Amino acid sequence: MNKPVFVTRPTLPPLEEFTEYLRQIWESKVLTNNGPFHKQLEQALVDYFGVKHISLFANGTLALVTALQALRITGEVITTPYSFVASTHALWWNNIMPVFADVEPGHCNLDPGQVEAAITPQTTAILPVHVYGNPCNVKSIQKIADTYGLKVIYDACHTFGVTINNEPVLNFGDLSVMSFHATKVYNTFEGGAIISHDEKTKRHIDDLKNFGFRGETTVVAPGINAKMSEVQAAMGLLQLKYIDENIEKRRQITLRYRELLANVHGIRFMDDIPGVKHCYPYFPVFIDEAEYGTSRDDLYEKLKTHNIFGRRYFYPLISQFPTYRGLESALPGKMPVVEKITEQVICLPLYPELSNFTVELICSLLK
Ligand code: T4K
Repeated sequence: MNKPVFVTRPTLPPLEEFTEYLRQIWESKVLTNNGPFHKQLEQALVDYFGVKHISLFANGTLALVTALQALRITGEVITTPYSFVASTHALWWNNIMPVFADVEPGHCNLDPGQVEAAITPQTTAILPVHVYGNPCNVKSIQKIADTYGLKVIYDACHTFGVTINNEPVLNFGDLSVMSFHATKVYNTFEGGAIISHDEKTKRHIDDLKNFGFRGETTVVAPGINAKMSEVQAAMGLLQLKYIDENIEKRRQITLRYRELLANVHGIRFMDDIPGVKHCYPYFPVFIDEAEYGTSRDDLYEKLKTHNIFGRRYFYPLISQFPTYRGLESALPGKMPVVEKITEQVICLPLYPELSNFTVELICSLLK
């Protein structure tokens, strides 16, 4: 390829449409602190997702940190090592001990059986991630949470508009956290959100993201500044106009990849889950070196020589980073399924503007 092809490219609306929003911001001089676009975007996303409440954030990481604060989570939290590092960092920023558990081999989400086995008297919550936008086993996780009296906070940073049998995936668990980062299916440059199910929790979260202020003169909690700005919210409103079209383009590209890679020995990919409406954020493939004849890392390097920049999401595991590898639950051999997956995965380029030609070229290189 003449130009580099990255794992993703942000989708941007027509610039002229965005400048119209900017003009309004310039006129109103309201830049942040729950301004008109912020309010409009919260309502628009509540309607789009079919959820009760949403609180917008500056990014997904601050939303995760705040979600844990909002539910006053302490002690130990069971989570997945197969995620972006922010999901575990959010625990650490709250002085919570992360306890890693293995994933199920099919969709790489937390294995409920392994979650149950990791519970101790100190466990207060589970923090699963809907990896690649594929819903976790939400029913089994809720059953465990109910049995042991645990909270569930979903990292839903990879999901956008995902439903299970028409039920929004965001309605499961106590809270769900989203990211609207530039690399996500829907972006507000940087951005994030917490989905909550009742008015009181929503209000508490809104206090926490605004220094803990309730009204002008009262601080009810040691909050942080995690507010989304008006420019981000305006971008969000505009992006919403194009989101269905963009997800459809992602679906078409995913189908093409699946078709072209269907009979390649040693390459596995994920199929849609029956009853699930997907958002197609990534196209991960898993390389079985013995069958494929080349290692994942050799393939990754080879693609780079052709100007194709796949990414190894998620390698290394969070539990393998120097920061966390000393933890008891992180010790090598403890999570055999995910330790294998992390050595096999490579995410191929996937974004709405990716051409058919490039997809075909990538697949012919893989073949
Ligand atoms: N939980 C999960 C499960 C997450 O995946 C994430 C974020 C979070 C929590 C935290 O949410 P945020 O606080 O980020 O809202 C990227 C993103 O920075 C990160 O948001 C994302 N997960 C993670 C999976 O990927 P990098 O370091 O791989 O991104 P980077 O900068 O290398 O970008 C990848 C490619 O995207 C580039 O090669 C080119 C393209 N790109 C990227 C940016 C930023 C663009 O074309 N334009 C851009 O502006 O982490």
